[in-house]
Amino acid sequence: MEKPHILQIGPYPDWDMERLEERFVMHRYFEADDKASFLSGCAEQIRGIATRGELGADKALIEALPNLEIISVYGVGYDAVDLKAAEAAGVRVTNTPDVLTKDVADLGVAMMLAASRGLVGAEDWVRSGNWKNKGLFPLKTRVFGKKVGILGLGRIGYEVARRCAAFDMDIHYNDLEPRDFAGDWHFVADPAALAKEVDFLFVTLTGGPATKGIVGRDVIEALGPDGMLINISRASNIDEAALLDALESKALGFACLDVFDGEPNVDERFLALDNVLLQPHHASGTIETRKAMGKLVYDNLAAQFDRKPLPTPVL
Ligand code: 8YV
Repeated sequence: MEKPHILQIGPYPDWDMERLEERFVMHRYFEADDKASFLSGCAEQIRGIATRGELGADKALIEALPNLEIISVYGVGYDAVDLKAAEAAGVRVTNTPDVLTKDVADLGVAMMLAASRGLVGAEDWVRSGNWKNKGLFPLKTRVFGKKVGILGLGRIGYEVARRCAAFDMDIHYNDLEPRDFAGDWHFVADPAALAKEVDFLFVTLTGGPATKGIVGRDVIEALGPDGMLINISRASNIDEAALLDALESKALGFACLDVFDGEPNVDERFLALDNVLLQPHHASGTIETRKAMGKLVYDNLAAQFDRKPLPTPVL
């Protein structure tokens, strides 16, 4: 049987490439300097796209591939895939839910703890000799007993909330409606009211047009000069210009960010701030989780060409 041809939008670890190359002909779009001529050379053959959460597949790409059957996303978020264009072209879309949930929650909570206790500055305090020469490290802020807000109580939000509850924090959340499984966690009907209520606000929403800019100036200012914002979802959920203004003026106390508009190009204004903790979009970046994500990307592609049910379909 002839191997199906797959357009690969971004790099994967070697262990994924070995498995993919055994079963498919992989076209490394991300390595091409001249993307247009690369595409016109293989467009007719391509039957699948293998992409990443943050890279997706846009309308122009989907429409340029007349024999496309499936887009397999390495990530739970598929907001960068043009679902309308995929649906119109009869193209299936899959993602990698569940396998990354706990790692993403872990990174969010790790950032909250690290930032509250000043771990990055404290490490430098030891290495620079400040401990010996200047004395004690400045006192930091506790998390236990504080109020935490979860904006989006989906799978990842739930795991963040569970972890925060284990740190003896008081859990508040906002979602479309109160959730049965939330027990004694407090539902707050509006994102700005949630921000006003809490000390720490986690953004754990899915990305996409419905939630774009939901954390606007009003929410950021409601969180206030002593508040901390933690984003492990999509940059598009936050009005980044408003966030930068608030961090610079100290209208917002602190932000822990794993995602950025235009990443990996991070707005230089962030780099000048001392009230941010910046991470390179690696909340799902453990070996164990990335192996599970890679296997799901492969399993979905293989199921499509074996004409079997897709393990994790979105569309
Ligand atoms: C990225 C993510 O996909 O799951 C998601 O939606 O954003 C991440 O897991 C990861 O950087 C791999 O591209």
